Amino acid sequence: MTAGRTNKTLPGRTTRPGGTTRPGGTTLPGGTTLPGGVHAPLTVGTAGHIDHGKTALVQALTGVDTDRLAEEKARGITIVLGFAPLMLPGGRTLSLVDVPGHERLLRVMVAGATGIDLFLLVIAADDGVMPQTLEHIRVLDALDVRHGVVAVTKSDLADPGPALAAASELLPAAEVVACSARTGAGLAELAAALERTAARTTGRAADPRPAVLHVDRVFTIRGAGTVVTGTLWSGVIRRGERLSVLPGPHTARVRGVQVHDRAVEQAAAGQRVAVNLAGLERRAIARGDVLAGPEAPVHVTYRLEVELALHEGLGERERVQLHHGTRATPARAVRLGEEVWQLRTERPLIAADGDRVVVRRIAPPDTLGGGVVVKAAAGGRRAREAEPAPAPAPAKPAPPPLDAAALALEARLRAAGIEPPSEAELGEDAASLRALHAAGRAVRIGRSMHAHPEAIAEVREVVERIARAEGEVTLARLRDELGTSRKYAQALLEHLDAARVTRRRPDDSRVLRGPPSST
Ligand SMILES: Nc1nc2c(ncn2[C@@H]2O[C@H](COP(=O)(O)OP(=O)(O)OP(=O)(O)O)[C@@H](O)[C@H]2O)c(=O)[nH]1
Ligand SMILES: [Mg+2]
Repeated sequence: MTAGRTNKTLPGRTTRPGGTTRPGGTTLPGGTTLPGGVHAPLTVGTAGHIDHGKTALVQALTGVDTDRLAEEKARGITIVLGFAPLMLPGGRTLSLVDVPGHERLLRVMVAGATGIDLFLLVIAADDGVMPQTLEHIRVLDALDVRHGVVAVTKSDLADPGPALAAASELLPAAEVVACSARTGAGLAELAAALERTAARTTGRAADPRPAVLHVDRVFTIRGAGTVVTGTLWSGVIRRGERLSVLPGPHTARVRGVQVHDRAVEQAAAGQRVAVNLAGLERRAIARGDVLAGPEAPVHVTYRLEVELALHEGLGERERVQLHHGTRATPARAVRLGEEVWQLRTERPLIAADGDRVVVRRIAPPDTLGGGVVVKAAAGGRRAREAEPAPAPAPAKPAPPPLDAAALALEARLRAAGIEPPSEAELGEDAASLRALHAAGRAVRIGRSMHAHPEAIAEVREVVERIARAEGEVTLARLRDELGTSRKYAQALLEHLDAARVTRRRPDDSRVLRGPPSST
């Protein structure tokens, strides 16, 4: 059960219905004809190692500088997803998503790559294939993104020959083009290669399923209200219709739909879409949530049955990081068969059968592979419908400079998750605790344990969910829910008491304390 070759076909891949490109307009299920084109809409996503020139190439191809944040400008790296329309010489327009290459922003990369139809893998001629080149290829493989083009850029700086050869070996099916964002050399060839590849790629527009959009951004526009964006995975979103907001329990009316800043009556699968939602507060929806049309076969679930192709084995009940849609959550992987696993997630996912997932090792972080969901609601007592939507996640702060030892300690705390080590257990690594606490990347639990803040946020979500559903949280209930020991469940609950998230009652059970406080 190994995927030795990175472009190995995963088991159980879903095939999309074909035949969406025909002269005179693309006809969608129900007889609707797509506006403005003879081609099915497609979204292309960049991929590749940090600093290899993805954003520069996007700008050279589209005229749009997608690194808009001051922090992105100051640091010279991409931090959040960027979007631009890509007009090809033959007249076809693709949606383009630019992703970050930083290894610590892989979660953002997966959120951007999810739902794309083809890739634009960027390799710098002067640097060649690097770790995130390979990791991004594994992500694309896991997401079943088969079509794409490799750009060996910065060919003004070095002979592109070796990188071209390496790329052809890694992705034999892809066209490989040498180019330079700086001089413009090769850009016309690159656009032509993208056009040829797009012509061979079947879009999702003919997928008969109802609308499903995994939200990657939420913002408010004065006078308009809440707007969310995402790549439409399936179906059509029309102005005026009512959609479910999952995990719910909200619904909202579509006040307006835009595709690349242009108002449209409806958007089709394969497009980058901005949806203005009437009657929905900004706080009621967050990145990672899903907009779904009536009867979309999506489940809010803590248990997924998945067929995985991994290039490294997993231990029994190993804790992994699971990426699906625009969400990520730690999960325990329990083997059910040769390639079939049950993934028990710590946070809910909103999934449908046939969706793709990416599985990462927690420490040291690496993409192990991925696969296809064979049962989105695999039962178990934690599977529930319509959980209340979590509060919007704050923007990811810039990682402050920490030395290698501190970063190693952080990785160790992150890997330990809800079972934080004590100072004694950390041994020599404990020397970096002070720096990590100062950077807000470690939290003291009880007298001597140290946890990663992400783990505490996860526990807090679990506690809040149980308390909302059941009125209270007991130590035994939390222990079972987290699949951990009494020692850790108790320490974590006491931490939440101290942080005034929970209040301890005389019988030792906990209730929520009203307005959210910071942990
Ligand atoms: N000489 C030369 N420099 C380039 C070229 N493309 C990009 N650069 C430079 O390489 C650096 C990195 O480029 P970016 O486009 O930000 O790289 P990136 O892949 O988007 O980086 P991340 O998004 O952080 O992963 C910048 O200083 C660019 O000006 C090129 O074709 N030739
Ligand atoms: Mg970039």
